[in-house]
Amino acid sequence: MASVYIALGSNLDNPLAQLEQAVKSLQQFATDFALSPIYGSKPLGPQDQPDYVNAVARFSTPLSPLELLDCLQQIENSQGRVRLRRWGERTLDLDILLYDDQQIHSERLTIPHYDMQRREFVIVPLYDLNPDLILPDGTAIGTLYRQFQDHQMVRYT
Ligand code: ROI
Repeated sequence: MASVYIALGSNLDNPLAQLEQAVKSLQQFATDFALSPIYGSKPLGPQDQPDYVNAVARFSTPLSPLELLDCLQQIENSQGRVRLRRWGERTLDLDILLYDDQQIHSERLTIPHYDMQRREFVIVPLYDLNPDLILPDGTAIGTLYRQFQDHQMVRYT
């Protein structure tokens, strides 16, 4: 079993309901499932798009990284994923942040997620879930969290 962290994001078609539905789907192939608080965040990227709803899930899974990616893409598609432009609005984004301590650089997958350390809507909920987490490159989540302590996100749950 691998321990994985997944980022959830949505800013179209009732984002809160999108996240809740995605959680139900993820739980189909997960054990020890935990969800961070759900946050509302300003868009990273073009500002002429709705605010996002973001959270991070942690669970154990028997799936390989590519099998997990396939499952996540299936969930995105089953919820009618629309992505209108690069860095633009989308109905549902499910990104693999961490897969055990593995570092993967392949055509389909980059793990850890290439930009996670700079995103408050990833780092803050990750810290909520596991304040003792150490990333594969040795960075402590607490060090990253301190940079975002004054974040302006809204907490929904
Ligand atoms: N901005 C926020 N706040 N949350 C996201 O989940 C998100 N996802 C994206 C981009 C377009 C980079 N901006 C985001 O893919």
